[in-house]
Amino acid sequence: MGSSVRTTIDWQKLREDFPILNQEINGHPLIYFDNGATAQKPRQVLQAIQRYYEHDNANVHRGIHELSNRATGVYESARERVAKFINARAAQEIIFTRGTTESINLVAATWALDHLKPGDTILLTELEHHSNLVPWQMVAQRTGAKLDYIPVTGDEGTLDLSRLDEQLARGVKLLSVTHISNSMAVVNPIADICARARKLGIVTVIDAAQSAGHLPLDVQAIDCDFLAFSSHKICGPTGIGVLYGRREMLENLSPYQGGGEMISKVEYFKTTYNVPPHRFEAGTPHIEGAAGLHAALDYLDAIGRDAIFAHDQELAEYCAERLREFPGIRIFGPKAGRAGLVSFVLPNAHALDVATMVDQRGVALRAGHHCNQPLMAKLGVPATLRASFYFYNTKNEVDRFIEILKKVNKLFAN
Ligand code: C6P
Repeated sequence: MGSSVRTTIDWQKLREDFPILNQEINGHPLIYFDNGATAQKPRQVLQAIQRYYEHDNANVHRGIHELSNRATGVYESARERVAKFINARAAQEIIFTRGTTESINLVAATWALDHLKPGDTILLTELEHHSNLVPWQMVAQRTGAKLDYIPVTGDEGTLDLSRLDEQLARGVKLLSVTHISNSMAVVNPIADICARARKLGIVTVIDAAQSAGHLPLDVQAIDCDFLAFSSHKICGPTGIGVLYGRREMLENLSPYQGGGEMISKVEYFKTTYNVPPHRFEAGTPHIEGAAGLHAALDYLDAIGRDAIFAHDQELAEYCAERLREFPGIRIFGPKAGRAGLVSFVLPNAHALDVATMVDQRGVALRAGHHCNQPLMAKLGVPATLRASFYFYNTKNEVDRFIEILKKVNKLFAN
């Protein structure tokens, strides 16, 4: 993205849409650098949820009254908006779930349990978040399938893809890969990985929790079978997320949970199921969540995801560069092309202590294993500190954070 696009956006002004950012924490202006965990919500999203409750609240798909029709409209138009957001072929390819975790579990509980058998392999990467690891361990236990991992090269966090074709050819039936690592800031070449898997008829799942809302996503260009993300990480409300499924996959997929909405006809001893996506959405859905998510996607696209990604990357590169001023610091992530976050370890201070102390000065950081325990074990660290950025963060905040971190770090050096 050219810098001309970035400079036409008044990033500072966008902050005014986020009431939460304008506050002090422990007597200091809030610096919110925990966007990888969850993003803040602009007024436009809060208003969409309030508008829904003030004007349209009813249950969906059931009633013939006006409010129910409106609520159904709110819910289904959000589905269409999501399809457009990720360039799905049709709204029917969008399933609403509780979030990335449930989306991945849905594929595990349906496609994987139906299709995998002893001798098959599930291929993951060593970067995966527990949400894209534990469900597959559970599937492996139940089906007798094996797990294999694409290795990570080291502190840079990039994948070693040199033996990928060889690995794929060893009985792999399903490949599930994160798009952006939540602790290593690596952007994986998912279109290339999916193309190599597709040649062998392997089903592909993409964990887009850290990428949706941060860069443009095109499921047709990626050519994956499934893709998962959460609303709360991209300025939408919590409790709702998305599973994209290629239409041919969804048509042949068993139901996930049983209940209302997902049926076509129920008899005492037999049920026929609804068509996708409703087959996978049992019970009353998160309607106000869909209203809020719709508003969030409109908000992000009004800024432009190319511009958001360039802005996040610029902040992350700048932060990594400033962190190099700390002697002995260990910074994780690729040398170039880092996504919008930086994980690091200071030589004399435990990550959790540092996070607690910077919080006393208004800085929200994440410290811990980031739900990447196997990766942390491989890297030989119990925990890292992580600063993760979004478009409403500024360079000035990075500078203030570095000054605060220097003061805190000095306390540990003595
Ligand atoms: N990572 C983080 O601070 P849910 O909780 O379902 O919305 O998202 C799970 C998830 C899946 N994959 C990746 C790559 C993720 O980063 C996350 C959530 C948060 O990094 C919480 S651990």
